[in-house]
Amino acid sequence: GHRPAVVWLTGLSGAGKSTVADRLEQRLHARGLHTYLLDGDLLRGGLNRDLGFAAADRVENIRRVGEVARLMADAGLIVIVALISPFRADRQAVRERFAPGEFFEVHVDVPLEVAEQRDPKGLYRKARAGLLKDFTGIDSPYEPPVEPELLLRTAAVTPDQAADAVLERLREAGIF
Ligand code: GGZ
Repeated sequence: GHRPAVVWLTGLSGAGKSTVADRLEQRLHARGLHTYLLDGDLLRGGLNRDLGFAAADRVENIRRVGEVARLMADAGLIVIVALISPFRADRQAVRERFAPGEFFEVHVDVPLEVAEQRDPKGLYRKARAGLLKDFTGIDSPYEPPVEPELLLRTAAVTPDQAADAVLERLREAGIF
């Protein structure tokens, strides 16, 4: 068995949130644990398809995903969230919806230059060219966590190592 938990991956576009989230989910499944992955990019095609990238829309995006995570934790799942979630106050508001020891804020940290070099979808290029407005790190802010439960520097570790570090953190906290 295991306790419910939320692993909240926050960081720039291209930091590796979705990749780490996928690997983490595979590892948890391999141990027979029940999980659900909420990926911001995918949710924007359904639940959050009415939302854009202006600040107010991001605030609502984070709130909604936090509430869905709350419901899934109530159902007993280990919920993995991959969301830029750039604003400290919004992440704090989500944290307050959970019991102490249930919410794990994980900063998927990468220098902007590295994210921009990776640019897997060409979005940074478009943002620099002025074709994409309100892009995080370019013309929209990212406020890094001050005291995250875990800091992953994805320029220095592989996605597998990063996923292992999260797994270890959950084990340490007695989630499983
Ligand atoms: C940031 C954007 C933008 C803008 C499109 N700013 O890395 P991706 O491409 O594949 O995933 C990112 C996703 C961000 O959605 P989130 O719901 O995680 O953002 S937030 O928490 O801030 O609400 C990115 C893509 O959408 N994308 N335009 N302007 N990312």
